[in-house]
Amino acid sequence: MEMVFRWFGSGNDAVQLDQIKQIPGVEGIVWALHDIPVGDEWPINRIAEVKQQADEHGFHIDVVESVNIHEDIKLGLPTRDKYIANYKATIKNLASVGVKVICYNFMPVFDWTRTELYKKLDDGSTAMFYEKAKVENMDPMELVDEISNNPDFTIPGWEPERLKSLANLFGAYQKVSEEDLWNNLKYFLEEIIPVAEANGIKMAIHPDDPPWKIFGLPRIITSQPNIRRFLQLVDSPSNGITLCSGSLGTDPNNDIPDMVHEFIDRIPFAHIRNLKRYDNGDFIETSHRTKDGSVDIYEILKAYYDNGFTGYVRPDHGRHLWNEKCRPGYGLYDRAMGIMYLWGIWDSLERSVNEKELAVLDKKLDY
Ligand SMILES: [Mn+2]
Repeated sequence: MEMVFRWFGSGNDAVQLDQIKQIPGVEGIVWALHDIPVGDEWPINRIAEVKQQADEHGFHIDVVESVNIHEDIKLGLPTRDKYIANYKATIKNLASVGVKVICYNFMPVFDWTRTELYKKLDDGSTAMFYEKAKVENMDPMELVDEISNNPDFTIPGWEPERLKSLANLFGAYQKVSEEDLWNNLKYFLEEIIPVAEANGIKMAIHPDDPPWKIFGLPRIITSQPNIRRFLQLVDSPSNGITLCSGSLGTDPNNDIPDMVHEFIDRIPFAHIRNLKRYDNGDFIETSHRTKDGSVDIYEILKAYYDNGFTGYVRPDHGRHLWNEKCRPGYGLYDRAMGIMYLWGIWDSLERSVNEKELAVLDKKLDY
């Protein structure tokens, strides 16, 4: 596995590249041009700027997260074609500087959803929290106010300008069923996957977070059968997934190690993190350690290891520790510790397998 770390860009992240540099084993940054309006082509000069910054720190820029999808594409409106044309141009521009993987999602209106960004844990740290009953009984506008008015940074997926026409968007989605959303996704993939293939790019859809319907909006990238269906929409190595243990892990029915085994050839990018599920459907993001949450991080890494995984991995959201001021979920400390936990498991797997092989060889030599 190749370790990478999400960075929101110069002047847009509390974490600096020279800090990331000091985390063991990180080879690249996961980045995006967060200020480009959704649907516009990413200008090549702006892309080159990030590459330059990464180069100066010896990081690669192989993984982009996210190039977001314009709502007109998800809604299947006639205007989608112009946004798809821009998307294709962005794929080509990114390929021209060596990008290999583009993460995106196909969630209507909202990106990831939480009800509290800084919920206090017993140890005094804070983490992002999802209260199921609150979402079920809440006007989505309230949630938008709470999340998009974060004083420090705009939150990706919750940019105020993207959400200002929210009422219209909700109206538009009333006519879109899950099957319509599948069709609109297929239309998009049939257009862009050939361009990705021709440019050496793997597209990697991120599962819906959380993986169930919220506010009456359709959601489809939620489960093993649905991911299987997704991969068959366009059967190409360039049509892959970002397997996020955190998003999928909020649903106890999702067997993530089994998904790793089944989808391994179509996982160019993995998000690995833990969370604690409660019986009432609430969940909170925890440290990466298996014991601290409901997701078996060891078994997930073992599944990747057993399948000879060589793709990109990043620690996903972490807690906010030691009074750090950071983007919700994207502090330096807990993600850095998460990486060391992932490496610890990985190195042990590697060592124990090698030692088993050596023992077998020794036995053979004895004869
Ligand atoms: Mn994720």
